[in-house]
Amino acid sequence: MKAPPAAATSAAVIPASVCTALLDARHVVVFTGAGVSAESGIATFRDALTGLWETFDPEMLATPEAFLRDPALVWGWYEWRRKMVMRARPNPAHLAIASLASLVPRLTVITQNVDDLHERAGSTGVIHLHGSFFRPRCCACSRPHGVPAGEPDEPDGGRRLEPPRCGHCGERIRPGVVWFGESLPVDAYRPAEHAVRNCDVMFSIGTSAVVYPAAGLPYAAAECGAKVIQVNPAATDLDAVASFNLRGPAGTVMDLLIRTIWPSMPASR
Ligand code: BJW
Ligand code: ZN
Repeated sequence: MKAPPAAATSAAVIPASVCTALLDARHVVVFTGAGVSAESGIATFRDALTGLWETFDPEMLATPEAFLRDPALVWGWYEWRRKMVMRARPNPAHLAIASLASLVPRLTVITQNVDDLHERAGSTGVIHLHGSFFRPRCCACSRPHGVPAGEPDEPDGGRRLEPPRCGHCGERIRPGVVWFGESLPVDAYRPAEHAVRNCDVMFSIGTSAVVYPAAGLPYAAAECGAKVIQVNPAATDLDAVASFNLRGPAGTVMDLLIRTIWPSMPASR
């Protein structure tokens, strides 16, 4: 018989069963979404009022058709967002996740985010399911292209900015992210799925879990017997399958979790 959904815990205290699950785990997967970077000042997509999709139309900016229609509009918008990330700093959630690597036998970090805040916090081998702001490539021959030098100086919301051209074939360079309707990179999705199907504990942190196939990963982990620990201030569809729902901002919850289980760890603030 299927266990009833776990009650949500307001994460002022980390439940003892969460601590036990982590201390017993041999392989922990951390799966993150835009909410993990929210406390660094990076906008999420779907939060009411502050989410990017409240102001910007994904059909006009985050599809291959949008880039074909108006490459300068799309390139300028992504350069503005890259600037915001370059000005941001990793927050206590990124730092707590990075510190987990030395506390559990094996850790795999899988992110839907296209920022580099996990890496800047010290995480290594991060799997980027939806690509990266920092890996632009040719839209025709797919050869990688360096990011324009220096910090972009784009106004809020971006502006039309002609993308650079490929040094090999002369076609336009596109942002190195995964847009709606595009497949996820196999060299990211395959190892992610493998890790998820072979872990004992999977965190799902700061994601609305609505964009597939990434959103299916915590369900796959639960199906394979892993304990899923969700960290989010809001409810999501994943509440029903998560073993633990820790309600609160990722920075507060993850920092508290590390200090509760491993009290000798220095605070990450
Ligand atoms: C906090 C917090 C704090 C706030 N602490 N938490 C109909 C049904 C099912 C599927 C589809 C469908 N129609 C189309 C599809 C497929 C589509 C899809 O899933 N769409 C759904 C939206 C319906 N998927 C795709 O197209 C994918 N590809 C694909 O399926 O390929 C196969 C295929 C090929 C050909 C044809 C058709 C299919 C590709 C998806 C690519 C997603 N790309 C984006 C943009 C990336 C580049 C960019 O940054 O611009 O990826 S969209 C955007 O959503 C971004 C994110 O990675 C992704 C997920 O968002 P995320 O991270 O969950 O953010 P939010 O904002 O949704 O949630 C934030 C959460 O944080 C909230 O829960 C808050 O509460 C929480 N939070 N503060 C902790 N302090
Ligand atoms: Zn090219």
